[in-house]
Amino acid sequence: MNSRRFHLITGAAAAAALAFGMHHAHAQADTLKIGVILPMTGQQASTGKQIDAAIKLWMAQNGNKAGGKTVEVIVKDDAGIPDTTRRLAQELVVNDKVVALAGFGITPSALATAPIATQSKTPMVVMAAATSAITAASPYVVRTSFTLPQAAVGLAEWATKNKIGKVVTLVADYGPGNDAEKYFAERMTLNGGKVLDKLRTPLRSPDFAPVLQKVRDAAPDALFVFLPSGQGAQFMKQFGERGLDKAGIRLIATGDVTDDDQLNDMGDVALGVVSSHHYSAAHDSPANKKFVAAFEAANKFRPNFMAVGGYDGMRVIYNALNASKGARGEALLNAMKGQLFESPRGPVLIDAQTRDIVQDIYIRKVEKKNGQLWNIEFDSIKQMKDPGKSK
Ligand code: VNL
Repeated sequence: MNSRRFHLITGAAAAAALAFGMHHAHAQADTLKIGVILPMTGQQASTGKQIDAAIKLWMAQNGNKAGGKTVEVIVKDDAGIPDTTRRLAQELVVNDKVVALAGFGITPSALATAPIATQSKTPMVVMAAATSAITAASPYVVRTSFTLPQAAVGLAEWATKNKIGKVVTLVADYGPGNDAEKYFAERMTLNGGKVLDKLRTPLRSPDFAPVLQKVRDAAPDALFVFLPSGQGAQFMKQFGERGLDKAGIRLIATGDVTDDDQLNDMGDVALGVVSSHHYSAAHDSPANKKFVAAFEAANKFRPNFMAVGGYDGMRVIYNALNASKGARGEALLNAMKGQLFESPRGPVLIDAQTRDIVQDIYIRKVEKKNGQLWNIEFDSIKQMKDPGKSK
């Protein structure tokens, strides 16, 4: 009697446990997790804020289903510290079993994560970091931002055509700065120009006063600048305070400096600055107007190029999940390659060979319209591949 009852109970418990276990496994298989690592705090926090807002906008517009399953985005803050990025990536892969890693505000964070993507065969979508070599660090890297060689070469061409012969370069002293300096200086020299000096400031807490004094003394036709998103306003203020604009030294820069996130705070010193980049919030297309209006309605701030990298990164992941019917690993990666779509920035292609982005690069000038500052595009180089890949 007792033993029979015991059997009945264990039998029911076992059935319940099995049902629960199956249900649990089923729920997991039906959820596709995307692990996003961003600098939400620290010196690159504006990049995290922009990309996080863009990801939320993508989800609000496109829902949380892709590849026939439910998509869940997990956002982690690495504060722009590469050791933290690596640890978070490891946890997202091992504990959360994410189908893709994404984000990566700065190059050192992307490079720290690349070996984890390779070992775990997890596609890694770089939405911000822009050193050319990142795509070579793992066959699982796909990029939706840009590269500094892409931005720098077009500006050197513009400078030569506009009678800028003598230049000084100023870059942040790490991966993307190396790329910007090298590709800008090489093209200027090739075009018969002269690079008088190559100056650098540290990635963390830069002080622009000493380098700006050197620029003044060198008296070039123009100063070329690359600084990561978030440093432009402080730089521009010091450029004005030291009177370099009034000394007749033109400022030319990659669009990271005339960043839409800060442009309106820069004041009149920014007016007339010519830059080159893949995205301006003023880009004149129906797709961009729709994007900017929806983004501003949701956030009360203007999207910058980081937001577009994040938005398109989500699109690449969703497209790939849909095309592969919710695959993981190499099948998901392969579905990311060769994607062609219209971004708010214009038409783009994810090059199947390099996994890097092919896009139009625009030459722009800061102008005031209706009381606000904008990067107004006036020329472009169509469908530019990363020049850094040809070496
Ligand atoms: C990087 C390149 C970061 C361009 C940026 O802003 C940027 C990078 C944070 O590769 O670290 O504007």
